[in-house]
Amino acid sequence: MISRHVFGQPIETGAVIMTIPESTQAIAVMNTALGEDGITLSCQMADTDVVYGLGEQVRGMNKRGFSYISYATDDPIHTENKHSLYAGHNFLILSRTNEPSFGIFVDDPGRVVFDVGETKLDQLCITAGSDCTIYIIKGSSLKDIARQFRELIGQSYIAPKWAFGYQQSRWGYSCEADIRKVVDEYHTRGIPLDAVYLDIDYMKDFKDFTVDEEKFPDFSGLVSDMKEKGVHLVPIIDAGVKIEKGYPVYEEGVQNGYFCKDEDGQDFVGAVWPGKSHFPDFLNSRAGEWFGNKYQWLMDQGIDGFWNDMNEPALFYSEKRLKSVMDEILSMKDENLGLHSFYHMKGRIDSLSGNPEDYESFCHNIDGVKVRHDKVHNLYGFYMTKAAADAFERIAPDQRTLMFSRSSYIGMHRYGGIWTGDNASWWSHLLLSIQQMPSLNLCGILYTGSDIGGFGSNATQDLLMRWLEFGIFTPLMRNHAAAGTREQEVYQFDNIEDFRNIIRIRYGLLPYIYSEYMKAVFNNDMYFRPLSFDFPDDAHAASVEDQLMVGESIMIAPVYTQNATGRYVYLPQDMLMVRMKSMENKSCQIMSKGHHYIDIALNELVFFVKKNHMLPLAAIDDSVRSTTDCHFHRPDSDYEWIGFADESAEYMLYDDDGSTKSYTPKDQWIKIVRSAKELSL
Ligand code: MIG
Repeated sequence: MISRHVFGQPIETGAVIMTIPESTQAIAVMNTALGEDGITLSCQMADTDVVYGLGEQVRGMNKRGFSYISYATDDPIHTENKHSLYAGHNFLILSRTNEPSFGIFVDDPGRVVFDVGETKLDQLCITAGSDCTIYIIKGSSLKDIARQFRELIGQSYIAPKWAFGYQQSRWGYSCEADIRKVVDEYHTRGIPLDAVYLDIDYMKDFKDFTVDEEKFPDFSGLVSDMKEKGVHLVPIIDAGVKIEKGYPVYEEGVQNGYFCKDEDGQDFVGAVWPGKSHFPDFLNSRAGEWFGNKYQWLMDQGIDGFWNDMNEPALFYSEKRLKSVMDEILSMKDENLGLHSFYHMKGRIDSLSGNPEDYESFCHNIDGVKVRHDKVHNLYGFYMTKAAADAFERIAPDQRTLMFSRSSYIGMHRYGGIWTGDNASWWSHLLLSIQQMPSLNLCGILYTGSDIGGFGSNATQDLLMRWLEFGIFTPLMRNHAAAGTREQEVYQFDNIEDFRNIIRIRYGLLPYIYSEYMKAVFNNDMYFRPLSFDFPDDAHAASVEDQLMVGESIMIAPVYTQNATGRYVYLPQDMLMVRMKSMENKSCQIMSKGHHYIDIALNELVFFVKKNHMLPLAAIDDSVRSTTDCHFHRPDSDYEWIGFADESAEYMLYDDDGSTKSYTPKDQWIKIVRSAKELSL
């Protein structure tokens, strides 16, 4: 049951697709107060209550003990003291044992604060603007509340099947030879690969919708060459448009008034990669359509996937603020800078990037209505991505196009996925990425993953290996690293054989991963779930922060600490433990409910299968270089079925062509039944 409560005059955000009549009643589950800061909603939490959700944020799956601010921020240091990452995911579920659980979605694209027991351990307190819509969702279980929320916000984006293969990226590949080398290195070692990314260096002077012709003399030739090898090239698109006379995107945007305007009605000037830039007003439908159509130029050259970056939007500085800071600092030139003056100067420089006042200094024209940016800040990345997705629908209506974004808001999951931004090669960030996955799924974002191996800092062989052993299960499985860090392609390390074996297991698991992804889309389910969603009556399950349910049959317990040779695992029921060193080297063992210490070697994947469940495993031989070589066309008899059961197990297998929108209707999904003795143990 969903109730909708309206405060003030909220802006239409596009988050929700269902029409729910406005409730005439007050919100019963929380106290509501209207103050100077806006609306405050609060309630008591019992010690055993758990708070799930909030999507892309730091800290654990249970969000209690900290406060989170929805205000999209380009901050590459994701430590546990940070209140905001790149998104506004204002949905949480308060899971309670003594009273009915409920979900709450705060539809307000400005700044929203969730104090989840930080100020007072037992108080949940949400502060939103005075114009917002609140949805309260009650249901029979956590899964049911999550599903109702997903029905409210609409069906999740579906990526092409190749985007479920292994992908390699690095900020620093800058010319044709770099790209060819990566693909060759993977292929000569027999490691499958489905995509290589083009980060900002492919562009001419960081200008969107340009390709540097010196570095890429025959771009479309390269794209088709690579595609013949089964590798898709995925270029980045940045939000900021370089100010440069004669550059068509700039000229057209200025002429048609498609850029965000400052208080004086001038095109707002902020700097990002290309230096001074303007920012397309994605919230204006004509501007969005115009910018979206620009992707066609790359699609015409064979590109079928993109990632949208810097769309919080990130701001290195605004022209006006830079000038005043520079003037002030120059005036200090001859001073003897001591404690206060030195830190004052440093603070002035630090205040340049992503300054909240800059976000208050420009406006959108939402189809005739002038709105200050900070009121709708969290919609910017959503509408950039929607602009692209709407254009794909016009340009290639029957094809799936890969699209994921850095910034997002509830509702963007209908148009693309996200990646979790600039993490680091830290073990703590491997754990963070495990914990972020179910929180993102709760918000509808299914096509997601983190930068495997970590973006910032230097990865080590063991970190990359352990991260891949988790990344095998994330729909987006992309190794990405920042410029200046240690090279992080798997072939840069020792024991490449082990990396190859682990990546090939991903391809063996693809029939399962793809089925589970698609079923989660069509059934409005979560692909990743905290254990308590499947085992609500198990009091211990709710406190497990480092294991996940993946699809209907699997539980994972990744190793995320350095030098560990195993870990403690909690089994909420008897399960089958599967150990794999490669597609050929596999063993299974039934384990009893309870706590276990499990040895897990560095080159070993361990996962668990629920009782009376099973999963398909495809044969992957040496000839498989990408998903193109995987022939998963409904050969249910070709799969090995792994599982264990008292009598028999059932599985719903989903498949389709993977590239068009001819999805398989539910009545044609294949139900597979295997008796206990037919299952691989
Ligand atoms: O300011 O394009 O999160 O993945 O490699 C950094 C360069 C801009 C941030 C993205 C990252 C990407 C990088 N970008």
